Amino acid sequence: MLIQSNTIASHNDGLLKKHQNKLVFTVSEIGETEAIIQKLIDFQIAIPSWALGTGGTRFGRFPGGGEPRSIEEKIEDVGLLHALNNASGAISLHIPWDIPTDYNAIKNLAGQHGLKFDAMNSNTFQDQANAEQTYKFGSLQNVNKAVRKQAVAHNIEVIKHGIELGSESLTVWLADGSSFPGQLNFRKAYQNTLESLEEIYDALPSNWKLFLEYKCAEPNFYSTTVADWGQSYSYVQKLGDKAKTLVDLGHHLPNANIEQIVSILLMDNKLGGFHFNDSKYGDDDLTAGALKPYQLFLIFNELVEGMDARGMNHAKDLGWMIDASHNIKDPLEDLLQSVEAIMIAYAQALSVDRKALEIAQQENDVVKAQEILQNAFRTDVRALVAEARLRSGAALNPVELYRSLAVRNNLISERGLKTIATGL
Ligand code: RM4
Ligand code: MN
Ligand code: MN
Repeated sequence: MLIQSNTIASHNDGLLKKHQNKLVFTVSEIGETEAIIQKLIDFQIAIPSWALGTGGTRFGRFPGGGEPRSIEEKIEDVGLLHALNNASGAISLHIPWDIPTDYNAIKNLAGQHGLKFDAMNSNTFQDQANAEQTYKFGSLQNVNKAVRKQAVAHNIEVIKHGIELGSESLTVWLADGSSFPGQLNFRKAYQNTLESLEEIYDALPSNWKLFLEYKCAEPNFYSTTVADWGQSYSYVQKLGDKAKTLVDLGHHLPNANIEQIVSILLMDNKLGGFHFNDSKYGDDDLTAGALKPYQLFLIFNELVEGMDARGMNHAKDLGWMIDASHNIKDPLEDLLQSVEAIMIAYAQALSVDRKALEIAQQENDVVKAQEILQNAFRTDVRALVAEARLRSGAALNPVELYRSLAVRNNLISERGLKTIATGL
């Protein structure tokens, strides 16, 4: 299904008056908004190919129908999102869930939808059919050299696919760890992992980055070999300039101060990118901003401050991606909600009065500092985000338009009710 620009234009016409009234009010509240709107127009958040189908839990899966059956259909789904919000201009592939066969055809298709290929993801947490070695006891950390070799070769294969598609980064997330005390020699597991990562790093083209994602637990429940930002930092520091830490919001121990982690990584030029989602208990992979919008804002506040301090390009210099799983919502609607929440947090962070905050910090004026941040958080910036969409030909209200066009029903009639997307 394709959404035509005149369909979007007539949707926008119907909402224009109301939108303009809101915008006038927001501009009067914030003051200078043109620079913010331009940054919002430029900002793109990559969509993970594995979030386009129903995730399910280990207890059950309830497919909603019309799930993409191939990499081409996944690209089409992201194309739909991008047409609606003009903020989802990239797709992140996971190998071997999305093995490209005809690179040129896939690149052309992505180009038609205005999409780029974001980070490539390797998978050494599942055994593939016909694989000689098993990852039951880990991949890059494995005590068995043959397993490590297979896992390294897989990552290099993923880089090769990515080169063909024009991607410029590899995300490595390892399920490696141990489930019981005594199972693993932590030091040897670390050293094996480092050695394996070095081999992967050596295969990176000069313009590529390697993102090393950490996760405190799951699927192993006693130790994880890249468990937290300190451990990821320790590896990426040794690997070299092209290696950076990737922060997935759902991968921390409860109450971790993620905004502080982000600030320090950024300061040391070791922050690579993000996986946005929200959670209450663990790696819940819920819609970004669904539970803790203030935390999301505080993270963006540090990002904006830290990126500006380094003179970085907000849109290009870090990898922005959603990593979510949809069990009871339509994945496409949920992704639209996530992108919206991320954009709102970013817009709020852009509207923080930084000079005043700096003075308040310098004067130890704690009350004032809190007032400044909370004032930005409590200002309704949705009209700015909508204005950015309007100016770039996207929909004023993407979820509403998605529903009024009955996109899911269209996808079901095109693809069938019982289609299953590859992924988790
Ligand atoms: C992991 C992690 C990775 C993702 C897999 C599917 O928990 O977040 O980023 O590739 O899930
Ligand atoms: Mn992730
Ligand atoms: Mn995760």
